[in-house]
Amino acid sequence: MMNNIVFATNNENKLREAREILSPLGIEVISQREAGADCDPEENGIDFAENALIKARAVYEIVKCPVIADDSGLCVDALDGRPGVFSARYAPKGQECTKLLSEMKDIPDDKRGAYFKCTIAYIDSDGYFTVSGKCVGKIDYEEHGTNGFGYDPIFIYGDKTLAEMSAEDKNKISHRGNALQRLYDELKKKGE
Ligand code: ITT
Repeated sequence: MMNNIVFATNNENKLREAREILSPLGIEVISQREAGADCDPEENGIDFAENALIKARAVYEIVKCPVIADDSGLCVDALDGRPGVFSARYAPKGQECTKLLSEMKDIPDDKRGAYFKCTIAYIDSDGYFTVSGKCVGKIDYEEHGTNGFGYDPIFIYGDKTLAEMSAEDKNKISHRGNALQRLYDELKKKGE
């Protein structure tokens, strides 16, 4: 099984979580910056898988070694799945929680369901595949906790927000954690 993968992302938090999950499994995650692939392609796909593939392909063209990319977002039931693939562009960085809380202010408890989705695209010289993971929870009424990033302070899983969990606990149940576990299983099968 291969031991080095380039992660096509400019998001330091995704990179950290992928390392926390994959390095104990013996896979070293190299950032696209470390690999010398400076790119930020337009994410104009219609879903998470298309966008993940766009990012993975752009870096694969440069590095020509195994690459992963992660496209993810928060899908809110009461907003018909928004912000979804537009999660990164929904509000200026650091204001996403405030904006979503205000959109959700009149939504009652039983209609606050939401899920995070993460799709990871993997490419090497044999071709590509995608794997996905989900994390189902609900939207809080205010921010709680300071760990994590993005929408973590307003996403409740069980009795805590993701920002109130340790990195280790978040990784066990998160959309990214689930998708990376599936990636690992596929790579193991491929290497057998
Ligand atoms: P790259 O495209 O460079 O990987 P990005 O941040 O632009 O980085 P996306 O286009 O996939 O990535 O946008 C995902 C957004 O969804 C991200 O910016 C967060 O706002 C949100 N998001 C994804 N995973 C999250 C998580 O685990 N916790 C909180 N917010 C998350």
